[in-house]
Amino acid sequence: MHYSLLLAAVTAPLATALPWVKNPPSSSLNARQAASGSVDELFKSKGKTYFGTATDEHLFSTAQDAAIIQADFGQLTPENSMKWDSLEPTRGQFNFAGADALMDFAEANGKIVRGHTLVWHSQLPSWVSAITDPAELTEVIENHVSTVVGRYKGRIYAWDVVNEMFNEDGSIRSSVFSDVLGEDFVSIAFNAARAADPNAKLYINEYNLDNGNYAKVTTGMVAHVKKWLAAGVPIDGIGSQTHLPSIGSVNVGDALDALAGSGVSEVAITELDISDAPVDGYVAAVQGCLDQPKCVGVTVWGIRDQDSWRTGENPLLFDDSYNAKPAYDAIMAL
Ligand code: 9MR
Repeated sequence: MHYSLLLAAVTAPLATALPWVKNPPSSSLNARQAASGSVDELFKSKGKTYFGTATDEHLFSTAQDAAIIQADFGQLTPENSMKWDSLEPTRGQFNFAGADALMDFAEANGKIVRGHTLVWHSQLPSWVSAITDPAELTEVIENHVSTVVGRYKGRIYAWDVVNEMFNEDGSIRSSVFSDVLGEDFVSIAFNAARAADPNAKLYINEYNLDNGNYAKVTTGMVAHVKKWLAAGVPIDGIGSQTHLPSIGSVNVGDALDALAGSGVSEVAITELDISDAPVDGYVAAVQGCLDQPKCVGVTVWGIRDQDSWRTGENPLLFDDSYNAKPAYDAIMAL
């Protein structure tokens, strides 16, 4: 037998018995585990609730992907399977296959879930965008929210109820929701979610909340959430997506402090990725959450660079071969 064939024949069974037989990524994964536990365990040991990642069935059905989720992360966000166009592409006809698969995988592996996302102008079916009557749109929002939240009642840690509703200057983005209902769509959605699952944490989620003095943070998110909380809208948390450029004048810690100051009971980093995955950028973002008592967790927006929405930017913690990158090790060292 040729040497390489012989090697191939013996490597697989030996890999489990002999630790020096290299078999990435599982051996590197085991080494990480043996050395220091998972990033999720370490984060919890600092008083936080979870360190998670985004996924969906086409990703976690890959053995290597599933192994990393199982070993390293404590929380899952469905990257796309719980969006309106996935769940209710036709009015009143719901398709829960992908969302159910995510929930089943999470529960089988002991991971908590952030539901994402109920009311968002993007990935919205055209039948919703076409509605012009306020009473009809109210009924449609209430039915969507109560059906989806109700289906997973008691099984979801937090819901991103409203996503990306502000402009960069802090004003409210034009969308079918704000154009037809004004700000009222926010209370309509949050009240429907609270009624459907009283124990789920209800979040408003947004991008570019990365500086404490940025208008989208101050006159946008913080000022509006303060007002809505005073009016009794059941908002529990603010999610800061934290999609960051590689080099930039961001201060995630200051931003989280400002968001926490709105009066919500918790904040979270919900979709972290950074172009080129710089060590200092990841460390600053995770340290920002560690330093803010109301910050419950960090979710990175995927496992492996090649599966990221930011094609070619290599923004995640694992390379295309599922090897942990320096930013992962730096977070562990925190
Ligand atoms: O990562 C998601 C990608 O697979 C989808 O094609 C895209 C569609 O809009 O949405 C991406 O996730 C977004 C998230 O749901 C909301 N914040 C911005 C994220 C990146 O675009």
